[in-house]
Amino acid sequence: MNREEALAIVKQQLTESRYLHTIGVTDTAVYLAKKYGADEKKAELAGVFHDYAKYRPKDEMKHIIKEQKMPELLLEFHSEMWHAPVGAYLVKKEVGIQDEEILSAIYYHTSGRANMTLLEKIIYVADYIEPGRDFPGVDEVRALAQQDLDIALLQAVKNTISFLLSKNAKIYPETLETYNHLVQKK
Ligand code: DGI
Ligand code: FE
Ligand code: FE
Repeated sequence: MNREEALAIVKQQLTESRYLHTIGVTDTAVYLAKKYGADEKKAELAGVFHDYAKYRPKDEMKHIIKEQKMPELLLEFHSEMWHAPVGAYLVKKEVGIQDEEILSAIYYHTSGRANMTLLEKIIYVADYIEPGRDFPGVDEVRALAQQDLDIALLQAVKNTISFLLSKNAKIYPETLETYNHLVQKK
């Protein structure tokens, strides 16, 4: 599947602004793949489809999490956490993408996890720094992404956790594991 075919499929699932975000993530992911030696085609498809399930009804996502035996713990956390694993499932089922590296980059793009693959890191960071993003600290992560992908990822995770703390939001264990794993490596 080429870029244009993939974008035409995802466009139907998204709002206009989310579609523009998706193009930004895709271009950034391809750039980071070139820079850090990942598969550019996989980075492109993972970028295009990372938010595929973003606008699925909560009931449908909840049903898929239960039916597909995904961690039920997800249901105790904010529904923003659901579109990533549900997206990986739907991209396989509805779009026909079988590549496990692409699917896991979609699955973990919101929480991260310990021991992330290169493609998972690229999608997480690309999602955070794409040109349309404008939140405190994003320029610092953009600069770090030019130097060291792990340090950029750690800073993005730290910013996300700080943001969640400031809102008194619950933090999903895999989000904390992403932080713990990276901070130990440094
Ligand atoms: O889908 P996007 O908006 O492009 O970005 P995303 O998938 O990275 O994140 C969606 C939201 O999920 C974002 O507002 C932060 C939030 N989030 C990330 N980790 C956690 C979390 N929310 C909770 N409650 N707990 C987490 O661990
Ligand atoms: Fe997302
Ligand atoms: Fe996104």
